[in-house]
Amino acid sequence: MRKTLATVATLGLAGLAVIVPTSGAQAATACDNAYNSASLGYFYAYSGDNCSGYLGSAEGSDSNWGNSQGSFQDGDTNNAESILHRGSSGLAVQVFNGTGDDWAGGYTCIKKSELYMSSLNGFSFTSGYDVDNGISSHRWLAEGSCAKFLDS
Ligand SMILES: [Ca+2]
Ligand SMILES: [Ca+2]
Repeated sequence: MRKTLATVATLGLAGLAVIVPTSGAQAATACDNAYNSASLGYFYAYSGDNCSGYLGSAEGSDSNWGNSQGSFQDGDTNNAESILHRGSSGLAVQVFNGTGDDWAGGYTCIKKSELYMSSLNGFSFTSGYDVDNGISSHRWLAEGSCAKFLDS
């Protein structure tokens, strides 16, 4: 399993323990720790897998991760390999391959209930492009307005 959710680790189901490799268990621990220490109401992104290599965190939206403004800047664009959702509002976080306030183009979403994604490898935006090292903007959005999620 590429995706290792904190809820899975917490439940500690015997059946899951069989199919989750050791590296996956370690990954879950790393992102669990990151989640537990994350500020309530914020979305986080990391340059590497397993919530390693902190890029930034945002309470609001950032329409361009490659500019010099907002929570994500410069080299943050096209660099995230794991993300974490510590939101408190119930909204999902929608991440885009492109930039701009028109919020257009390929995207995918992470629900509050997903907590985090320890590796974006293998996931694609609605456009078909890879999410891994492909996120360039994000915003908070009602789950019902998202047609694609990382877990689907
Ligand atoms: Ca920015
Ligand atoms: Ca990266």
